[in-house]
Amino acid sequence: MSVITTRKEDGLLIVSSNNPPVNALGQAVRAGLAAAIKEASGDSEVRAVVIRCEGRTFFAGADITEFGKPPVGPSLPEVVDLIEASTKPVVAAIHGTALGGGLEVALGCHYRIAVPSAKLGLPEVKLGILPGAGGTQRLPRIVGVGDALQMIVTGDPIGAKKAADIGLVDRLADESALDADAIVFAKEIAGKASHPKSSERADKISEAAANPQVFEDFKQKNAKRLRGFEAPAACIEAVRAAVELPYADGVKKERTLFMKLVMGDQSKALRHVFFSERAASKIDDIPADTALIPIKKVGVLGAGTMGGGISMNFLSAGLPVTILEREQEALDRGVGIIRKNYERTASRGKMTDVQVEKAMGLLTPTLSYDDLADCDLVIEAVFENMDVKKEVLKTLDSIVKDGAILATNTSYLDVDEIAAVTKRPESVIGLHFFSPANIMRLLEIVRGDKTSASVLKTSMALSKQIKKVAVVAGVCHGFIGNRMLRQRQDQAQAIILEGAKPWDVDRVLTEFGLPMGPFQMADLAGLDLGWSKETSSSSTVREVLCERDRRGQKTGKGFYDYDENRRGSPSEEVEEIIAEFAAKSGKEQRDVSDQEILERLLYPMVNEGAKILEEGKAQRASDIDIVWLNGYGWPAYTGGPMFWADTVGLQSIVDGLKKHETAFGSGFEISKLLKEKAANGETFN
Ligand code: TC6
Repeated sequence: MSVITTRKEDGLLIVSSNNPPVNALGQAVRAGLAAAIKEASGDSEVRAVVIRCEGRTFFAGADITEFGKPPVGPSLPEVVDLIEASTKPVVAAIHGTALGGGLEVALGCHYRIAVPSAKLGLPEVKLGILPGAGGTQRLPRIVGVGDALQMIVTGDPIGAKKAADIGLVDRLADESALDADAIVFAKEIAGKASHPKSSERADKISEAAANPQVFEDFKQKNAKRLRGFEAPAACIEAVRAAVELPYADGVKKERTLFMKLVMGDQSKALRHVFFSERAASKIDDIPADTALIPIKKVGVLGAGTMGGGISMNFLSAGLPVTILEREQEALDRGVGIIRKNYERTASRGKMTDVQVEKAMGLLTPTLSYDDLADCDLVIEAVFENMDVKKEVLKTLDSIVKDGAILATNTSYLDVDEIAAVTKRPESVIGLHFFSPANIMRLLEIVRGDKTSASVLKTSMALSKQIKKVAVVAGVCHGFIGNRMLRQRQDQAQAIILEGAKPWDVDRVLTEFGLPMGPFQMADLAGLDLGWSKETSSSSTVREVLCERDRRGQKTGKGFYDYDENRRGSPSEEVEEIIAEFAAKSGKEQRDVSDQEILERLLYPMVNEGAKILEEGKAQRASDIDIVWLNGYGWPAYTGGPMFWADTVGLQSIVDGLKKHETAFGSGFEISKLLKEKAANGETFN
């Protein structure tokens, strides 16, 4: 059956798309839409057209798999123009998500009706491109420059109600009667003498035309988002063209910017990210008929920062949580923090008071292990120490019902060793949440040697339910993320003794696109984590800084000096401390170039990633990228460390590693897989 079908009803042409799973606007859909509009124009009985979609959503965008391939017409801009130029008025009937090219189709329509649950957005920027089918020119003409910039530059969709408020949606339909309401609406408008064409409107953009400062202000406000990332800046330029140029010239400008972006490396990297995120949820060696374990009740051990954050994920998803602590005071404090977090979200308008109470109502605080007995999943988030974890797992094993999943939130420890203390190692798994656990998207799912297929599959399904991006890792020290991080941290410490300044190291990494460098991060977390005056041995720069009461942001100084607004500036004292320390350890200080900083800190991470792959601790290179993108703020427009290494060239990485081999220390080895791939001219992705 054709992906686009038409039927006539009471003087209307109803055009339906049926292109599962998301009605992406592939070539057949575009050709079908163009033919349908021509059919309507040529049929005197047709007074108006309704475009609607079957399945779970209105068009969710251009077909991303077609990007980078030779284009086959009609192009999306042609189709959208054809819709707008239609002699019969066209109504878009929207449910699910009208995204990217899908929203552009709707913008070409003369009217838009949507169900309240629908979401509308132009997420192209997240793929390193811009709306290239007139979206940057039409949207500001419909909703004004402020809202258009917000939607196009952030890529975040808005709900249908907000869309109705700003004029993007003309009418809200009954949630369960979109088709009927769209027909009523189409009949109403069919009789009108003229129909709005967004490309011809000027009322909403005249204000910005008189005040181009709005673009500069927006840039300033979004400086962080723009750093190093090409697409958002191009989006702003395109919207500016909508205001400053006649429509036809604006469209040309949009096309030029679009073509440049779509051919560029950043967009290639972001397409890799899109498909990698979806690939990560697939576990290669699990039989398709593996049964899921129903999870109706979750237990969390520990009401500290981690346990509280973990609990919130489940509460927000509507799952009851029993949270256990040893002392009443700690339990009360933990529950209080969860409530405060929810109330803060509510005060920002992102949750209603009713939703706060609903989530809190699902939480049962307890001091008794016995209350965990009937949980389907228990996650321990106690102190990171092997003996403590073993003790806890042993207790859980004796109390929690058979068949339940016992999970450890360890960030480094051997999950097999922890599982071995139980009589059911097949039910034990690592669920490594990242702090703050209610916010960070990443979940490393650590598969033990004995973890059963259904425990693994259930954990993966659950991660989707709590809106995490999950990646499966094998058991090894620090799993995927922290194991690679260690390489970078070691080099950061080493390179400052050789003469690189901490602020130069941080600058190189933030210019690369990371949100923070290692020394800014250390100051933020506190340098005295795990340090005590009594046992301090002055054997690392960090220890010396703590001894001098430079313990990070909280004491006003750490690697940096901080002002009252917690803005850091380079510290002469720190420079002296490092120089003295280097002299004591017999290290000669020298000038270190930015390029060397980059190679010394990032190449060993790629090398470790290759070892992780080689040892089968990650399923695929792209999973490693997903870990770094979602757990550590690695810049998405470089595609993640492994994709980035591909763009640098694996032979260059190997050469760089060889060049710095002595600095990496005696135990350092280049991964066999990396060397092989480099020698064969292959890539990771
Ligand atoms: C654009 O429009 C540019 C226009 C300018 C033109 C000149 N294409 O995410 P899910 C696949 S750019 C191809 O798991 P959900 C996806 O790979 C585009 N395939 O589902 C997956 O395949 P798998 C702007 C696509 O319910 C399957 O569909 N649009 C596309 O969690 C299911 O996807 C976007 O950026 C696509 N456009 O979420 C929107 N979209 O099963 C991108 C999805 O083989 N899409 N697939 O792994 C989304 O954000 C989400 O898919 C969703 C549904 C919210 C629509």
